[in-house]
Amino acid sequence: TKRSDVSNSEYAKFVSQEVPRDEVSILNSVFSHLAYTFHKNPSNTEAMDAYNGIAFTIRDRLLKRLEDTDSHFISINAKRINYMSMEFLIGRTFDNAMLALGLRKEYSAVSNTLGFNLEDLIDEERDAALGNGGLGRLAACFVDSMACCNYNGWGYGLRYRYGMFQQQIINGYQVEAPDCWMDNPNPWEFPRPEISYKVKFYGNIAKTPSTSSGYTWENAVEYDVMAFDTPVPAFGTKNVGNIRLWSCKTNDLFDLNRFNAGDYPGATGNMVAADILTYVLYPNDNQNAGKELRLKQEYMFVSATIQDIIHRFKLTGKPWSEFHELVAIQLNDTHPTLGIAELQRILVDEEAMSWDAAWDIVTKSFAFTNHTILPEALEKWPVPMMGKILPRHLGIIFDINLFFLQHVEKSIPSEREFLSRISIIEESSPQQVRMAYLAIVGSHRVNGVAQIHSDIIKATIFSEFVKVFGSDKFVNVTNGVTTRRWVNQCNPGLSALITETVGDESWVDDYPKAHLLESRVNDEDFRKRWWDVKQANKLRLATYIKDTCGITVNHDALFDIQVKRIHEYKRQLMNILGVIHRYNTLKKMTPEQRQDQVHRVIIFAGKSASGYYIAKLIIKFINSVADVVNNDKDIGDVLKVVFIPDYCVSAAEVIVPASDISQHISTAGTEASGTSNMKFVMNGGLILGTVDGANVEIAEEVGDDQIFMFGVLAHEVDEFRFNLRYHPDPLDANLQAVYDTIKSGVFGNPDEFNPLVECSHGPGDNYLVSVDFASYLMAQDAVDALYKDRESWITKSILCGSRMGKFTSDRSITDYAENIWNIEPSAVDA
Ligand code: GL9
Repeated sequence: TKRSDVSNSEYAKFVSQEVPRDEVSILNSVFSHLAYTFHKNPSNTEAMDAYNGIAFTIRDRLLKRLEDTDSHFISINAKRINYMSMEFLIGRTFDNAMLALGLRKEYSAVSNTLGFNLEDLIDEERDAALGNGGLGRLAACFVDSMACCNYNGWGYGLRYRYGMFQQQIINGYQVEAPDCWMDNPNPWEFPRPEISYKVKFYGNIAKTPSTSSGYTWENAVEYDVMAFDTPVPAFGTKNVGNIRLWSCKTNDLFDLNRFNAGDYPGATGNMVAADILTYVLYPNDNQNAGKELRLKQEYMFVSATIQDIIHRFKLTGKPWSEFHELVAIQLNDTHPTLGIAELQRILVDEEAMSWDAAWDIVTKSFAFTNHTILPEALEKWPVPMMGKILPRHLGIIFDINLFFLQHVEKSIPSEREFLSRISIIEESSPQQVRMAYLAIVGSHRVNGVAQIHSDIIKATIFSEFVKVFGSDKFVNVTNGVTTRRWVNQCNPGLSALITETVGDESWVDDYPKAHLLESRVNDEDFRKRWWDVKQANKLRLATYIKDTCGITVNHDALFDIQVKRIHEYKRQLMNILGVIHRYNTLKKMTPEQRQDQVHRVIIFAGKSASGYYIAKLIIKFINSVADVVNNDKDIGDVLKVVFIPDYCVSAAEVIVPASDISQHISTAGTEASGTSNMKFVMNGGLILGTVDGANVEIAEEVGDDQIFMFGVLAHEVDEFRFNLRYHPDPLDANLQAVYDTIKSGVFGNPDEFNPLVECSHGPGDNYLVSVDFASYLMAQDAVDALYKDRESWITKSILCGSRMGKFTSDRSITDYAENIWNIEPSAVDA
């Protein structure tokens, strides 16, 4: 017998054992990690050590499941989804993992034995903030759902050394600090040095008739890129997902010759250049920075991922013609679109395939999700820049474009104008590569993220492509959120009520079952407990606000929340102008009248891109208004305004369950979907929103009576913009009064805030703040009126909470699986 046979059979015995789940065994495994991974014993174990010791035992369990899941899918030759995303906004993993494994109670007991409260240990974990906002969080929810629904799906992304910056508020201004999240050991990642690929930049293209394509890429600079795996715990199944993140290997770039010559900084120059590639996440939301380093990041990500996908495909031994039956590649926005050119390049240059055969494989494998129509967000790369960094890819993109335009010319007799509008290459100076167009041409499906958004992209930015490819290529998949994190984990009180109603925990991965809550809407006892859960969550948030901002708020007040990236189109400005109106109105009242008003706490949070001047000014403005309102003795508890610093996933988990009302008030047509709107409503909050994004479908599900909607409609926006420019209506009297208050100087130097006045009315009012202001205030009055009628409020809140079954990301993933990926689920143990 060979040594490997013995060890294989011993190994088979070893892995087939269940990892024990009793408290004593868990405690022992924690001791083992404390002693041998961290060199600690119970007497010198601090909270951070206890967290690490415990987390590493969970990591062991996840890695075992990851191994089992991988072997299972390999053994049945399952098709795999490769979800390519430059962003994964994961947040914390610890609590989520304990819940998924069904071991939270046991771990709670174990941490008590070690002398710690589990909740405190949970707070030791730093967020993995490898994303900006909705788009990155969506990717994290999707990997969770792929795993929970037993799909063979992996996320692919980049392992940034610095994630989303930490936001401090100093003197009312946003100040950015680096997010050094890797300073602590990370129990949730698993380095895979053996999985590494070479990625090339620069160089030149040589004509080499000896190769099949006739081209070779020479004199390139080469880097080694290595994988880090992050297992994704799944609830209610033994399947575990994976996010594979890439990072550059730098050690072998040390230049010994320079070192020996005494040039010490020069010796590490190449190491630094490689390291910088994954140094930092670009903190832009809905905005394209157009920087060379970003292009390199995108290519490095794409190249390593495509090579890895091909490597795994080759292990199956299947012919290339079956590639698309085993591989689906989803592009999360245009950021990974170079993957299309990269796969084509490898197939024609390295695998000696004909152009057409290669292109057939590419287009059958790729699909593309669009997340925005904002022009400033649509990615374009200058042709000279791409030609310098990726000469071969640029050539391939020009060829793709040539064949595409030839096809268009043949199929629809068209004018030059049409061809230039639809060309992947924009004829500007310099020329630009339109990444969204490349993504459409290279994919078999294109989807928007909410019905209204999918309709809009077909009618506007991609309408010419509908003419070329037909309507069926363009589909809708409405976004969703994972109920594991966004109900079960973040709202234990509500989750207990649902479990009691449903009879068991099956709703956590079968969320439509929450509709059973509706049967209890008239049950007095249930209604009281529903209300009490909300009050307890508000108390928890009030404590958080006290700790982070030093402001005392009364948790009996109506909590009115707008938390999201700060952006003009999301109209935090309209919200704060409305707050000033409320303040003015209260100031005019007698003390008795004032006390009679609904008390409100208006809560903002969100980060601005570092270079976005107006967004940063909005943050300062909110804080200046808050200062005045919160310190006004006349106002007292009737109105408080809070800006919570450093909004992130773990903060959202405290904020979301605590809303009475949340605001989703983008100018109609601008917010592709929104996903926090779904989270708030699942947690029994009502929403105040415009007819935009997923608000529309939420209203359809919960009923128009349950939602406060206002504002102009998407198809009216252009006309209003035109009118503001050329035939402005007289300014709304309330808005004028708000401007007068600002100009009086009560909130500080009015000159400083004048740009905000200018961009909220007249020709500068691109997002129609002045147009929607009056209807916004009316909707706010309706909110107050309803809150006074507590019983009606509770009824609406229960109806909302029970009718959100559609918005679980399990449904989104099933839609993708059925309509785009053509893939079936399969459970490890089934
Ligand atoms: C976004 C849209 O703006 C959101 O409306 C949408 O819900 C998410 C997910 O589909 O995508 N598009 C986009 O660029 N961002 C979004 O949140 N911004 C980032 O997070 C980078």
